[in-house]
Amino acid sequence: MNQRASNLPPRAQRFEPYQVERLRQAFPILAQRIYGKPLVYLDSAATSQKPQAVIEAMSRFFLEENANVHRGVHYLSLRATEAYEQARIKVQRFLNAGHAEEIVFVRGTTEAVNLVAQTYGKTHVRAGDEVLISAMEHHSNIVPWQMLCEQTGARLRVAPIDDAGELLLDELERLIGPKTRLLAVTHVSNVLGTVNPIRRIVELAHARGAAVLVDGAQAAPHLKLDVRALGCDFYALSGHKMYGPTGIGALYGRRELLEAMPPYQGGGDMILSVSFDETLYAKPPQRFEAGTPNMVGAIGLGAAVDFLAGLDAGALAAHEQAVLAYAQQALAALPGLRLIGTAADKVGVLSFVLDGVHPHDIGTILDREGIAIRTGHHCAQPLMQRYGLAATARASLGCYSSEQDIDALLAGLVKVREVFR
Ligand code: C6P
Repeated sequence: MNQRASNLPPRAQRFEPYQVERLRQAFPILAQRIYGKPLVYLDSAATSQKPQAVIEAMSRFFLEENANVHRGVHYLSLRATEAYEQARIKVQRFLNAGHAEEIVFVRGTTEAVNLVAQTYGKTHVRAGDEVLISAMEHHSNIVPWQMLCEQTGARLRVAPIDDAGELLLDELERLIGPKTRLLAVTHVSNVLGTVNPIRRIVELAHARGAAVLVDGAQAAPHLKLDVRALGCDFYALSGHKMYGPTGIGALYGRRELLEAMPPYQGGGDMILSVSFDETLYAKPPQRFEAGTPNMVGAIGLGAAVDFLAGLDAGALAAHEQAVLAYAQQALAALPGLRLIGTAADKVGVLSFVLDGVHPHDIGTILDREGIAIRTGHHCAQPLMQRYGLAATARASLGCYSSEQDIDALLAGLVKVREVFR
């Protein structure tokens, strides 16, 4: 694969030092008014907004480069293939993976987890074995393992968390036994914002011979990632949560593991040769990318990675932490409001409940103020049950979120309180 491209965006796209107002101008959608009020977008954990650079890269692909990849000898097909493989290299660098071949393009985190469950899982997990997850997993990192356990006769085990929303590492360690084949854990919780100590978890799992899959859906937009430093075997992410498009994501898998894994789906582009008697499969990553891939999605994801590389990571983290601290303090001071998820190490995800008000009512009243938050179980029903709740309201931050957004949220919540007094 061609290693020439730099993952640094052009100088003009960089936002250093961190200037949130200037950065917001890169996101055209944020300039909108909703019901006559300025849009306050606090639902980035569900999906992030897209910068102009991502939108332009995708339309440029359709305007100038579109053709099927890996198939044609003509100019456009070669150009599309080059752009698609450059996007893979950008994701490789974003994750600090050792090889571009370790990056498989998938539809998103959900598909990445299902792929590992049905390939690595099917070949390594047997009746009586165990798969370990945590109590704070998204359904995408629960249901594929339940399906695998049903298919193989293995047992799903769950590491508990404390009331603040931190993993109980001693309990987790105790649960990793000789039968544990795989540990699947989220890097960042989509409900609590908790950042899990992945490196330590990997050490514990590897010491007992278990492989580790990390769900990075919520970590990718917030943390500087380094799969080699984390030491994990698989890492999954979704483009749409990290300022890229929907329908594209990436699975990182250690080369030796991917090479030994059977295909996930059969079809075009994943083979070396086909006859009615025998099919020989291509090497990774092509082995796991059957059919015409989401080419424009990959280009958009590559542009999103460029966009993130153009931000000063330290300044972004400091900005997000400052807005988070401001929000936590302000929300906690509202009478009757309880924050769910108060881990010491967390990103800008603020789940809360308000005495006597259903979260859906909070979301509906805030919506009329132009404020977008998510309400419900956030695809983490077992976690809701852990807290004895059916639903929460959740405000989540992106790189464009500011203290003004939090001020608007607080004013909106005061209105909610007035309605339900
Ligand atoms: N969470 C949320 O509002 P997909 O849908 O495949 O892009 O990502 C699934 C997923 C997996 N893991 C975590 C930790 C997630 O947060 C998500 C998606 C969104 O919280 C939509 S349910």
